[in-house]
Amino acid sequence: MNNEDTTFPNQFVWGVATSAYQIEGACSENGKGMSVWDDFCLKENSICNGDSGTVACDHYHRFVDDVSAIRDLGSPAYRFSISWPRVIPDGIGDVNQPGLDYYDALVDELLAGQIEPWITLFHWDYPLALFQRGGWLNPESPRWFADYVGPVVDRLSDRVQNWITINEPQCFLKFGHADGIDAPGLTLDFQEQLLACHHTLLAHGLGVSAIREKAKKKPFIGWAPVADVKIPATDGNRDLAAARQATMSVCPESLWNNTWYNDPVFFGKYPEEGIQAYGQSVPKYSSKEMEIISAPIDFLGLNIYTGSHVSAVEPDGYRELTVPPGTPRTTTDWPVVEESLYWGPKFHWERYKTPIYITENGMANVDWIDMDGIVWDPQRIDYTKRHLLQLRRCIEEQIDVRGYFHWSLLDNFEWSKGFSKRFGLIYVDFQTQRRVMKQAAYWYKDVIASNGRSLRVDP
Ligand code: BGP
Repeated sequence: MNNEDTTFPNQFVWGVATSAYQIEGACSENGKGMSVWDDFCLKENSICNGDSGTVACDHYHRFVDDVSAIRDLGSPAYRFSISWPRVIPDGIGDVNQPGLDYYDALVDELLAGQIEPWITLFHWDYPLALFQRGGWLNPESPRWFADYVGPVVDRLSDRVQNWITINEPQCFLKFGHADGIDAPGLTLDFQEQLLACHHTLLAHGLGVSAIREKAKKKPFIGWAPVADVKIPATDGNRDLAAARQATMSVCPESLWNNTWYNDPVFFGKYPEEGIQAYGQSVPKYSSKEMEIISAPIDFLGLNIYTGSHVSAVEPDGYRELTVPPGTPRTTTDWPVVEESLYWGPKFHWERYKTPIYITENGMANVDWIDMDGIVWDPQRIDYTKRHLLQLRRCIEEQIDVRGYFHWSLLDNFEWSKGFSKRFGLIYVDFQTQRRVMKQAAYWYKDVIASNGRSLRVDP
């Protein structure tokens, strides 16, 4: 790797990311309806330590201060999500004006601070009322989503250009609809999982059309799946081919892959390997539906936290390697595999030829306020540095990577892990809501200000 020049292109977008349920709190204020997460948190033993997002970071009331922290960070972009039931309490029907007013004020505050808003329209907090009507299994569900997107875009698109339809469909479908460990806690059979997935893809497609229809400013539209990244075990061509094949593969009875989601969106068809692997479980669909799903989009957001190594197996297979003992791991137990930020974008760029933004990358660390008042988080600095240097390799190879959003701005409600995992650049004391910039925040500020030059590793 060339560590001499670590600067990123001038137009490269640096940002930080959050999602509504994880930070907002105010879960029943000003007319907000319940989401499946509000409901799931009430169930005994669903969330670590019995935590919930009822208050979370109280960002709903503190957004002005939090925006000013983003400004202090020097971050030119902020990715946040809109809570569907805050805007439409029952999921469909009447719009809750105070809900929209809130996002309107947030957008104004960001723009006043010269921070570009990047809005995610769905980051898992599905309206409970719609879940009670069948949720993602209901054939009406794609339309419900588009009908929610319309008023949001209508209200905000005179100022907002960047839209992300859906965050990590793989996660909310697998963890929430197959494994039952995330809201809404379902353990559907595989056929139903694929149906919920198909409706999610249709919702994305109808959402894209709704954005284009309502947008006042020319929209820039993408979506943000997880990228499950496989890395070649050696420099050899056979391992490289094996890693590419593994990254784009589909295994039977598992929703965890890349192509079942991205191929329909970018090619208008499910991958042949998936159709074979899933067999009878694949839902019936029409060519019209595939046309809806593949409504053209402008970018591919990738959420990448880790990866795994594979090597080739004769004659044309691959094998995933076990993680060597002692490999560094984050406190969510993910191995630190920084090459994922090179191989993930590379393989996705080769296949989809669509501009890529890293919409999430970051780590949970053991952070607390030291006796000296400072939050020392050297692992987060090292993790991010390693990953950004790998991303820089993509730039050298003309892979069209255009932005990086660090997950997350704030320590927040980490889904079923509650507040036990800290992902923020800013430490949050959940008793007092006091915020403290961690050392990684100051470090990231320098990276942004120098457009990556400060990443340079001196020999
Ligand atoms: C992503 C979610 C984020 C955040 C993050 C944490 O899957 O989009 O909302 O929770 O995960 O990372 P990890 O997957 O390492 O727990």
